[in-house]
Amino acid sequence: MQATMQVIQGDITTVSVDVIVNAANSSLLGGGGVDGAIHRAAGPALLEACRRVRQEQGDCPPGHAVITTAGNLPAKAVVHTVGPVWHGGDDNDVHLLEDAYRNSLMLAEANNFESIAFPAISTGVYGYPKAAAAEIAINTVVAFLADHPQIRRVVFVCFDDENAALYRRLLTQRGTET
Ligand code: AR6
Repeated sequence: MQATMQVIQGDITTVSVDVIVNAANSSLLGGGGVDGAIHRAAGPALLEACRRVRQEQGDCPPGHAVITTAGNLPAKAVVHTVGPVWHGGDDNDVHLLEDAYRNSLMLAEANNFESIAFPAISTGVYGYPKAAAAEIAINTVVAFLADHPQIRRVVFVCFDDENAALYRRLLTQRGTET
């Protein structure tokens, strides 16, 4: 059976899935936006886990991802990925955003998880245009799911009305359940 893709409008910290994805920065030490919300909800154990990863691996470059425990969150793990800062939409912006989604999915799969929730990576402080980012997010996830049946459920968590409408429209166009 096909994996399900779903849009939820709201706060990713409340979503019950195996893995939630954080739109982090390269320091992995927290920030504003969804990163701040995730760290607040998870509690200090998450920052401690991020510090340990950073000690071992150093900065997390754009497009890369790391996985930690989830502290007080309902999820079992957090994948921290770093999206690109929008630089006008050159190929590098596109590839780094695709990599952020793909590497997050690969980490979830490598850790034997089946469900994952994404925020709209890079569409806040990092300035990526929402429509372009939503297309990249969905196309990258769809391509991944085709070859990786272990991932059974992907939730796109949209905080704002504009992203929710964009994602709903794109998934409806595909004829995919929303
Ligand atoms: N749940 C789901 N989505 C959220 C939430 C939430 N609780 N809060 C905000 N969003 P941003 P970026 C949406 O700025 O653009 C941080 O400081 C938000 O509406 O959080 O990748 C990091 O430390 C937007 O659509 O992440 C980095 O320095 C989306 O999440 C930098 O921001 C992403 O917005 C990363 O920038």
